[in-house]
Amino acid sequence: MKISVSGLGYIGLPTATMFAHYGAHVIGLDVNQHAIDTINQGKIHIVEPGLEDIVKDVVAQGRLKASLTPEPADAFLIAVPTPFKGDDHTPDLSYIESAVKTIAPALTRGNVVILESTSPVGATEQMVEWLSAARPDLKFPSSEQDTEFDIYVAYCPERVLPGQVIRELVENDRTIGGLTPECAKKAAEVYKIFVKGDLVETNARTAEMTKLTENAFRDVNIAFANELSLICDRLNINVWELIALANRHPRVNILNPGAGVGGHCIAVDPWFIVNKTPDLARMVNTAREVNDNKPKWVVSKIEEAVAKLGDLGRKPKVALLGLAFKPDIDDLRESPAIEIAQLVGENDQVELLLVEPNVHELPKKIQKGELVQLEEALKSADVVAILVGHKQFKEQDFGSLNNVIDAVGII
Ligand code: SAJ
Repeated sequence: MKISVSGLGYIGLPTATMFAHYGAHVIGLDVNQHAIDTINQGKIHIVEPGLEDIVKDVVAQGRLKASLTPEPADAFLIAVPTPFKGDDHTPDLSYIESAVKTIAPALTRGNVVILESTSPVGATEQMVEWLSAARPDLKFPSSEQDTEFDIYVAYCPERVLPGQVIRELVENDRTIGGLTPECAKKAAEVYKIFVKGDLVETNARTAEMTKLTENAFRDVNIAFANELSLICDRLNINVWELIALANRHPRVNILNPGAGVGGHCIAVDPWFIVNKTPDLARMVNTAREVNDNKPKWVVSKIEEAVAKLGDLGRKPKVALLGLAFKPDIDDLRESPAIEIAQLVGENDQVELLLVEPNVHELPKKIQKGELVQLEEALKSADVVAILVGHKQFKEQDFGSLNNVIDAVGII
């Protein structure tokens, strides 16, 4: 089978690579020439454990090739970003639109087109409108009952965890949402190439909503934990002990409070539900607000601790431990810890020390603060805030320090 994958990022590149690894011929499309050149040299431009070795192998064997221009194939997958724009969190589908317009000329009868990008409900139907406009000579499914069409169309979301993508791509069950039942069957045949988990068929709208529901579920659960952390702080209860005790109930499983919710998925996808049905998605909306507010609350705790120091005759030193959006990764994008560093940095009366064992330099958006080693920060800081549960911090003994704000409960 020949497979075309549009978008060679955190999802598209591992997916293209696994198809090639399991015997398909894959053409990977991207608009980024640097990414294309890197992949065609058998290297990768993203961080994902285990991926580079397989890319090197499949490129050397001629089974994966990256390109700017499309070629005919049996299946066309689209895995491009779907951010949102503006304050009302309207989904931005322009990357999907442009990927669709790029592949449209290469389509022939019997092909299957699969959207993988996390998308609002209705995006697959919208994709078909763009495809039909670009290829009026081909017939696309017009309803779930339609049986007479040339191109099969499906929505098949991924659910892999960054850092474990190679294993989870193969092992996880997948939702296969066909625009018609026949489309779902056709798409399932494509994933059978490498997926060992169950391929569960449904319609496209349900599949779109499944993806959003999974991340919204986690967001709501984390928001509950974050709300508990505020309540417990006021009532002088250790929230970590509280959650550990509550979780001993056989039907209770509360996630962990933290410095906020970051990353490109959980903090984004629930907005697609809210934006579509604002009058109904009240809990999903509130969860987003609770989690987005948590970094500001952590900053207020840091400011309180600084105020309690009194006059030291010099600027107090605040050390922030961890800048990544979750433990043991180097990804600083959409990180609540970065927001905290920016907010604390706005205060001219404090000196800021930043510790992030997984990076060698600070991102440009951090205007103030010095990147230092953990030991140095702990030696000189007057107030320490632990923002990410990195393994280096878990191994540290914080016992003798007075002013520690532990946002992630590692102490
Ligand atoms: N977090 C907490 N408390 C917790 C768990 C996480 O505060 O108990 C925070 C993390 O620190 C981080 C954020 O949530 O800032 C998100 O981290 P994560 O590890 O929960 O998830 P992601 O964003 O790396 O990946 C998620 C996964 N979705 C689910 O677990 C439901 C992954 O399976 C999806 O494929 C991915 O989103 C995606 O692409 O949508």
